[in-house]
Amino acid sequence: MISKILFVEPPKDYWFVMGEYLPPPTGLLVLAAYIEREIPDLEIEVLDCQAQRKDWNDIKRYIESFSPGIVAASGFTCNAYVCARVAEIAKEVDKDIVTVVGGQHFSFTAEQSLKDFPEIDYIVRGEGEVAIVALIKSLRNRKNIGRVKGLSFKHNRGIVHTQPQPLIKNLDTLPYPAYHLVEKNIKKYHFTMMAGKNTSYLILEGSRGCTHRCSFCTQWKHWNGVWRTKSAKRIADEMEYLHERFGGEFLWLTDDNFDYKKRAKGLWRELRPRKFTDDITWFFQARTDDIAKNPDLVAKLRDTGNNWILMGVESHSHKILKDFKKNVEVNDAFKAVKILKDNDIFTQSMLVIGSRKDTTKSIEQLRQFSLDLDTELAIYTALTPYPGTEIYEEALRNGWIADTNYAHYDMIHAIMPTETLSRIEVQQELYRCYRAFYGSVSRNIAGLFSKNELKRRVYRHMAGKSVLRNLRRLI
Ligand code: B12
Ligand code: SF4
Repeated sequence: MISKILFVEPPKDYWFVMGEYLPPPTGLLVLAAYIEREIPDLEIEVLDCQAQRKDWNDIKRYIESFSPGIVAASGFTCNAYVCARVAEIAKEVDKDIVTVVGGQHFSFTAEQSLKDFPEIDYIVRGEGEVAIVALIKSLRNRKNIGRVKGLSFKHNRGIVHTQPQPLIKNLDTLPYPAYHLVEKNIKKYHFTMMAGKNTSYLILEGSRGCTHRCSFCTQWKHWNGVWRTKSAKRIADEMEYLHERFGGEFLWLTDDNFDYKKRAKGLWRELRPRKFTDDITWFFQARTDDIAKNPDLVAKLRDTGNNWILMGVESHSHKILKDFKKNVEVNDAFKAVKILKDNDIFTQSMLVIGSRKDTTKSIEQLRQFSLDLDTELAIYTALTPYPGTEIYEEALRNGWIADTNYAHYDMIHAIMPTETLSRIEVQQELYRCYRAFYGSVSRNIAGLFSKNELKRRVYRHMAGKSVLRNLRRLI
């Protein structure tokens, strides 16, 4: 009978445009916590190769000595190959080890991934908790695995996709992520640029999914277009737990779309009496229209330690925003930046180049727009056709995908040409965007000598990180 499961966070490249960081493997810890509760006699270990500086040989040795019945991994599209490599190593050690992967990329590419990677036994599609527990129980009881919902696997030379797994109704019923399983690494998790090298960085989920329908995004599709949030009390309790039990100081809320109206007041009410502000800062991602419509709520959350917000600004062009189905006005971005700056919240914008109609001129306009917008940090990305998105389907149909190496699907490699620009030209334009922003002497001086300590740190850190040199190498 299977008595042990090993979760592996494989060695992977970090996203150099955000400087140097080491994130905890939250997705795996969320799953591990659920399994721990539901199958208490199963021994669980998490091997975090990033934190423990383990290479591929070390993974092999670890699997040999721990001898798990199941090896599991998770990855974004750009990490798909390294996840498959984990499964491959597990099979090299013992072909009877059951290998399981999940997450957004594998959910959308289940059929193809099972064909491409024979070393993967099972793909868990969509929400992972209930499905992996059911899978483990079925494997243990040798019962009909075809009845487990949310699974894809090979069977009789074909591939079976079982019924989708229904979503958990109330996220408050989930246990806290199993950070105790990586306790020896806890002090190592950090995000230098955002919080400093010695500040403990932990991640928690506030909600899953999104009510919007952006054409370049996998997030809403992965969670069936449904948005579920934890209660304000639960989020605050979890923050307190991460702080008191594990010393978390910089907390990243995974929410992609915050929704101030529905949640900010409740969260403020919960967080304020706990007086975290001196000990904790926290971050999330928000839409520009959400910020623009809720200045009073933005101020309230600032009061509880929310000192950095990443905004999906995407474009200067109404037409492109419409094509992206982003459903925001260009002017929302200006309003949002003003509100955040008035509240001393660090402003980060995400911008996208390389959509089909983009030209040298339109990208130049985007560059100028981003400089006018004047967020403290701007991250430019190349439109990436992530499997599962509407953009991917369209690009595939029309033969626009010029690079099929998933390792490059990190938004920094240009994957597609536009109508007038080759893929390489899009890559060059991306470099020019960063050069315009980071290469500006006046911006750098203002940043390095800013009165705002956070801004000084970001600019100091980025100055030493050779982002421009790394980007140039991609051309
Ligand atoms: C925090 C975060 C980061 C952190 C680091 C996270 C980490 N630990 O590595 C940082 C900032 C470093 C980061 C970087 C990047 N990220 Co990021 N990130 C996120 C974010 C906000 C939260 C991830 C998370 O912890 N979620 C909570 C967990 C519980 O959810 P989950 O992983 O989906 O897991 C559930 C299921 O999917 C499933 N499951 C997942 N894995 C497995 C495995 C098994 C075995 C099983 C059974 C089930 C299962 O079960 C889980 C519980 O139900 C997500 C968006 C989001 N809200 O999820 C984006 C997201 C994952 N990132 C994304 C991207 C594109 C990137 C970057 C490429 C660029 C960028 N713009 O940020 C880089 C890549 C870095 C790299 N080289 O690895 C995309 C991925 C799209 C895709 N299809 O690949 C996402 C979805 C954002 C988006 N809206 O598009 N990211
Ligand atoms: S980009 Fe943001 S707002 Fe749009 S669907 Fe994705 S998570 Fe929602």
